[in-house]
Amino acid sequence: MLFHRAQQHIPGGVNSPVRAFRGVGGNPVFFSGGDGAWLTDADGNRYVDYVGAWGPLILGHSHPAVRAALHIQLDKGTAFGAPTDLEVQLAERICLLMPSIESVRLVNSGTEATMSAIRLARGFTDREKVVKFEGCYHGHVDSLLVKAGSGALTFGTPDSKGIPTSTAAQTYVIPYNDTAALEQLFATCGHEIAAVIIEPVAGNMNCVPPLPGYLATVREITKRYGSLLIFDEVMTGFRVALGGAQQMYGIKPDLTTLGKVIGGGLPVGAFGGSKEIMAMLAPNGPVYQAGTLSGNPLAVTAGLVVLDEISKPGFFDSLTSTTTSLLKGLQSLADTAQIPFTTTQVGGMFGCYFNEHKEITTFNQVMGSDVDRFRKYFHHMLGSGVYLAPSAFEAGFVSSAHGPAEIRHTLDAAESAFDSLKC
Ligand code: KE4
Repeated sequence: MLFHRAQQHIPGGVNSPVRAFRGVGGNPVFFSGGDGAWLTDADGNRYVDYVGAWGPLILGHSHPAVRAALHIQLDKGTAFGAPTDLEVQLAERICLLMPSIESVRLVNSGTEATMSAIRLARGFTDREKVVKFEGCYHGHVDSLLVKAGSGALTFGTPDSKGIPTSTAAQTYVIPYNDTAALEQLFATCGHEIAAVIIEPVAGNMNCVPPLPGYLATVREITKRYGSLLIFDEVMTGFRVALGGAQQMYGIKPDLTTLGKVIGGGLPVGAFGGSKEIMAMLAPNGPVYQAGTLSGNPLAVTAGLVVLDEISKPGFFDSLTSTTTSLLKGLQSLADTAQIPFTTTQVGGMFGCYFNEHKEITTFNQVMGSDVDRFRKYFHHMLGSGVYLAPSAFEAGFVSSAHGPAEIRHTLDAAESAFDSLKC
């Protein structure tokens, strides 16, 4: 079978670990196609998709306008290793939609975006320390694959083999949604800190929104100490609102990293900020960064079409409303089955927890979720034709292709799943 063959020549049979179903057990589903809100697996089974390739497919699979534009671009070529008008258009559009970005560099993944943003922040500030938050994920960058040291004020330790302890020691890891921890850290060593990188909505420990005022405090503290604030909007950018989380929460970060939605499912990333900071980048400045396929015409073409579509009036109202109707339905069914269940939502992204807490705001609360119950729920939903993220600690995504029929299908599956989970 496919997974057995895959494991012969691909580590773990997958090209990204989270796809391996290690968090839920069983073998990963191999997909052959997608249309709208639906995925089709290699055996022809269909599923309503709430992963959306981990966020990029905000329009759903195989959107007609994206396909048409890619077909036209394909006939012109796939890559030139030289500037094109397409990437100028995308840069202009990103700067228009996210005014904190005056200048932006396109790359090929979210990891490249965050790695480059960290290097740029260090080059701009001439400082070395960075701060991240427990439960936040920013791609597999050496300096960000770091877990909290023994105490919040101690240096981080590697969260993966192969990362020098000296590298991890440059990173502090503190709790999310905890202003006291941030204040205390900066009081101790704020003037050494080049940047704080944060997911404005934490989408890699399931989905944890910021507490009211939290992001404003992070902004104030970083400004007070001359550290840069990096909003990692790889997931939230153009997902929670047209202007991203920075528009939703009214915060102006110094740098923003992007990905996912702006590639429409093709490989892309971006990082940007003020002209002053971005002027430090090669070829103008001393901070080097490069990429063979950066600004790739196919990825940029898809991204431009997606941004056109999501800019249409009412897009986010509709996406948010569909997401809300899904979550209200799930909550009602779980309550009827008397199963401890909590949801979180920000625009078109959401979290579902088998958890006693009615409000989830911290990493520790997330880690108290009933993972075993999630595993059973996941497989029951999969068997009923609903594809959720194969991990209790990932966010879910709705697309504009999800409509009443998909929500109905999902809730019917969930009713049966909750019934099977009753104590
Ligand atoms: P990529 O390098 O995977 O394109 O982006 C890294 C990244 C950076 N920042 C944030 C906030 C992200 O969510 C990600 C990647 N997200 C995960 C899903 N939780 C990608 C899925 C995967 O690793 O396969």
